[in-house]
Amino acid sequence: MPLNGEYDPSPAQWVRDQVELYERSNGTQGTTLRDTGLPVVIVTMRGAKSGRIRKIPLMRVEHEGRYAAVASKGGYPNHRVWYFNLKADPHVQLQDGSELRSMKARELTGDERALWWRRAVAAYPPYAEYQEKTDRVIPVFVLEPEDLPGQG
Ligand code: F42
Repeated sequence: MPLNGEYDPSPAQWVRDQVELYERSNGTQGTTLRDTGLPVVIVTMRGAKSGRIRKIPLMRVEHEGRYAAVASKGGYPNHRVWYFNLKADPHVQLQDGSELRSMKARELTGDERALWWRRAVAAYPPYAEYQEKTDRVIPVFVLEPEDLPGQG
C-alpha cells in the first residue's frame, strides 16, 4: 500500500542527499553508509504529528525477506524521532536496492529482539558500541512484508 503525502526531506543535509541519490539512481548509488561498503536501505514513513512523508536511510539488516530497523542514534540517551513515527503508524515502505516493498513495523522485545539484535550487530558491529554507551535499550523493530500470510 503506497504511502502518499507531502515529502519533508530530513533536516540533515547528508541524510536527504543520500535519500535523493538512492532514489534517483533507482537504488544503484548512495546504497552504503558513506565509504564503509556496508549496505543501507531507505525507509519511508508517515510523521506522527505532521502526517507528512519522512524518509530515512538505515543499515540493511535482512533475513528471509524481513528487515530490522534499529533506532540507534549513535547511543544517545533519547530515541530518534523516527521511532515515534513507526509507533504511531507501522505501515512503511522499504527500498532495498531497486526493490520497493510495503512493510509493517513491529517493535521487538525478549528473545525475538535478542535474535534480531544479534543479526543487526553482525551486519553493523558499531550497534554494540552504541548500546554500551547508553542505559537506553536501543529499540529494534522488525519490518515484515505486508503480504505475509496472517499480516493484519
Ligand atoms: N539512524 C538510525 O537510527 N539507525 C541506523 O541504522 C541508521 C543508519 C544510517 C545509514 C546512513 C545514513 O545516511 C543515516 C543513517 N541513520 C541511521 C540516520 C537516520 O537515517 C536518520 O537520519 C536519523 O535517525 C535522524 O532521524 P530523525 O527521525 O531524528 O530525523 C529525520 C527523520 C527527520 O526528518 N527529522 C525531522 C526533524 O525535524 O527532526 C522530522 C522528524 C519527524 O519525523 N517528525 C514527526 C512528524 O510528524 O513529521 C514528529 C515526530 C514526533 O513525534 O515528534
